[in-house]
Amino acid sequence: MFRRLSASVALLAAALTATPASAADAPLRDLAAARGVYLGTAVTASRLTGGYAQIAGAEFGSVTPGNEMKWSSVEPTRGTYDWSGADRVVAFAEANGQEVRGHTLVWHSQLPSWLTGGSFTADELRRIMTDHIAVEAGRYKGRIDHWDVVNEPLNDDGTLRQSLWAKALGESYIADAFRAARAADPAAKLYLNDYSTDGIGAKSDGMYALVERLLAQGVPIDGVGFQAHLVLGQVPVTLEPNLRRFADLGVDVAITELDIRMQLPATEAKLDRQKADYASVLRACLAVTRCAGVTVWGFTDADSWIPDFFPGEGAATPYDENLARKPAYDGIAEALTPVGNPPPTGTACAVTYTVQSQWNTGFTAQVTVRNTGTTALDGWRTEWGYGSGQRVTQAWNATVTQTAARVTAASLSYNASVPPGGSVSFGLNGTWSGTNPPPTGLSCATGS
Ligand code: G2I
Repeated sequence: MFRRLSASVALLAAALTATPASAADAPLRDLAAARGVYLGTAVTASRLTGGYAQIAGAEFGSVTPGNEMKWSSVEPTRGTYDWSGADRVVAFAEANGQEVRGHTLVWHSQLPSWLTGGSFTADELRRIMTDHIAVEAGRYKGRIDHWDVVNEPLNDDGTLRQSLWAKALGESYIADAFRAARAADPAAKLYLNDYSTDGIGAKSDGMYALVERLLAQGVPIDGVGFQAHLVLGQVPVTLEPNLRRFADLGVDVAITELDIRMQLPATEAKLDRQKADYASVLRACLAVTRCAGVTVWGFTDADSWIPDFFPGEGAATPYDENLARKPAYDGIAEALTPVGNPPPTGTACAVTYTVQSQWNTGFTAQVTVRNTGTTALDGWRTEWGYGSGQRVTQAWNATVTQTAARVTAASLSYNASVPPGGSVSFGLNGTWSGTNPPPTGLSCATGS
C-alpha cells in the first residue's frame, strides 16, 4: 500500500469550500487510497461543470453514473443508442484519474418502454439481455473497473424478485448476465448489487444463498454490492459481520450507494448524528479486508434522489446544496484517517511532468520526483491521467503501466531511495493525436 501525499486538486477543492479543511487536510480519495479502498460518488453527467465538477474530481477516486448507463438512457428506442451521458462520465473519470463503477446492465427498473411493453418469448428476452450486455459492456471494455451487472434481484424477504427477467427466465438470467458481462469485458470486476441487504436479515440471507449458488455453478461473480440507502441513526449493527460473511465466500464487497437521510429540516444535532453514521459505515468497510470501497449516492444534497422519493426527508449526502462540506464529510475523513498509526511526519514528495520534445504522432516526457520532506524516501510512485488519448509506448528508469487513461509509475530498486531535497527523474515516450495537454491529477506517493 502507498500513501499519496500531494495532489494539486486538493488545494483547489479546499479553496472552493466554505468550511475549513478536514482534520487530515487531504482529499478523501487520497485518504481512502492510503487505506487500500476507494471512495466514490454517483454523479449526474449534465452537472459536471464548475464547482460540482471540481469537487467530484478532487475528492473522489471513483465515479458511478447515477442514471446515464441504465437501459432507458442508452437505448430508449430499440436499436438506437445514446451514449452521450455515459461517455461524458467515463471521459470525466479518465481525465481525473478515477475509476468507474458501471451501473447497471440488468435491472427491473428504468427499462425502455419498447422492452417493458413488448411481447417476447423467453429465448428472445434472454438474447435481448445478453446482446445488451455485449453492446454496453463491450463499448466500455477496459474502462470500467466495477460493473453492477445485475441490480436488485431480490424481494425484501430474500426470494427472487419477479422482474421482467425472472418471470421469463427464472434465476438463470443472473448467471447468463454475468457470463455475458465477463465475455464482453474480462477485466471488469462483476458485481451483484442490492438494497436492504446491508445488515444480517432475511433479504441478505437470500442474497448470501444466491451468491453461494452462483459460485457453485462457476458463475463469474467477483463482488457483492450493498447499496446502503440508510436512515439517520439506523446503520445496521450487523453491517460489518454481514460484509465479512460475504467476503468469506470468496468475493469482494463494496458499499455502492451510501446515503443517510433524515427528516427535514436538518439540525445541528441531526447533522452530528449523520457524521457518526457515515463514519461507522466507512469503518465497517475498512474492517473487512475484501471491502473494495464506498460510494456515496450523490455527494451533494443538490443532487440526491431522496427528496423526490421520500417527501419531507433529505440532507442525505456529505455536502449541502451549496456545495459546502457538512459534518458527514468530516465523519468520512476521520474514519479514513488512521488512529494511533499516523503517517510518518517529514515524508513528502512533489512531482513535475515536462514534455521535452514532440513530433507528429509522438512525444518524449520527463517526470521528476523530488523529496520535499525531511527523511529519505524508500520507494516512490506517481500517478496521472491522460485527458486526450495519449498512450505510453516506452519508459525508462521507472516501471510504468497504463490502464485506460490512468498511468502509474513506480521506482526501481536502484532509484527507490531519494535523500531529503534530492530528486529522481524518469522518462517515457508516448503517442498523441489532436492535442497533447499536460496530464491531470498528477500526484506522487512515498513508500513501495
Ligand atoms: O432509487 C435510488 C437508487 C436505488 N438503487 C439503484 C439506483 O439506480 C437508484 O438510483 C436512482 C437515481 O439516483 C435517481 O435519479 O434511480 C432513480 C430511478 O429509479 C432515479 O430517479 C430518476 C427519476 O425517477 C426520473 O424521473 C428522472 O428522469 O431519475 C431520472 C433522471 O433524473
